[in-house]
Amino acid sequence: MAMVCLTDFEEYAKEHLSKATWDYYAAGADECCTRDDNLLAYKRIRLRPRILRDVSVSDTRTTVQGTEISFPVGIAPTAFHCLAWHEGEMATARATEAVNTCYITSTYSTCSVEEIAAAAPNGYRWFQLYVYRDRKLSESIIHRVEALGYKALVLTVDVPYTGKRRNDIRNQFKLPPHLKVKNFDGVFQEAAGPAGEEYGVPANTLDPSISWKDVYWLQSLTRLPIIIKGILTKEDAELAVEHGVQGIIVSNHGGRQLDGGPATIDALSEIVDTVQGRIEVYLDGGVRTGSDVLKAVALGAKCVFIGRPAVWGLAYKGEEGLKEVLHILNDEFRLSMALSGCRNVAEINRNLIQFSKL
Ligand code: HOC
Repeated sequence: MAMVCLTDFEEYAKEHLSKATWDYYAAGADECCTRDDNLLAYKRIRLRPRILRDVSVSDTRTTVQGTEISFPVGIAPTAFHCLAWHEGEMATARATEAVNTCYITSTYSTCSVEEIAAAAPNGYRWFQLYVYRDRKLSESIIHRVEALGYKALVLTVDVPYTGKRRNDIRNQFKLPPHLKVKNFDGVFQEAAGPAGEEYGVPANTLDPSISWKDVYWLQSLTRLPIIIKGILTKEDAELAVEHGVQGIIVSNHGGRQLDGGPATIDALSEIVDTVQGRIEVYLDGGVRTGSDVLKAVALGAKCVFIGRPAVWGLAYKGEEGLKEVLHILNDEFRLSMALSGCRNVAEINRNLIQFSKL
């Protein structure tokens, strides 16, 4: 089957993954309004293409945190890649290394951070960090990823508790016994105590009491850049800058946490306007085409990250499948750039967006 666009991979994954695994990745919280709006919001935005600008040569490269990547699309942290492909996150790491983009490794990976680093020693990776009730657990993983050459910590702040995902409850979804959250093999059980399990992982390990002061705590532990993932308002964007972090990912966790929050592309502008270039702003949620990437970059995202489409690529053909997803998105992005008169990423700006239709 020839794969033409990202939804081809979605259909393949839906057909070939077990129902429980498919439902887990597809899940949104409650009525899935925010999950669905992440995609629909792009369809409401129109572009203002420029013409006759000699687009015979185009360059999609950009930088994030000072590092060059091949185009402004990286991989968002999603959990449990071994559910989609037997080599799990090692395949993800190899694909992203080959394509030269940024891979944010999930805390809840089914390969350890050491295995992932060994699989793609030259890959550019950030690590998604949750803060645990047992702070020693957070500290130890920070030291491990620093030693392994991960280049930033992505502090995920929108999961004080896991959102209510109806199908996961109906399916009693949990990680099968042959798979583990490899980073904390054995340690998690002790940390959690008798609180039971969520997704086959000890429940109540995440600390719902985290607050802005914990950013200072993190800064005292690491010299890595800290990027906060899960900001949706200008107020929190300003606080992030005031607390000295190096980046923001505008994210609603793929609509899996608070249902009723904004689509990320709709939240982006107020955050970009507030930050005014003091730190980099990224986005995840709902990106499915090259023109979605173009719209997000035009509205001020330095880079976007894809979550579910990466998992669909893995489900299709592991490393090769994810490479194909990224190549298709890169081709579409390049074409959208050319058709709107942009020769390089620096030429993409808000003039491309037709605001009256927003
Ligand atoms: C037991 C904690 O990113 C998801 C994950 C976060 C799950 C936390 C699970 O499924 O959205």
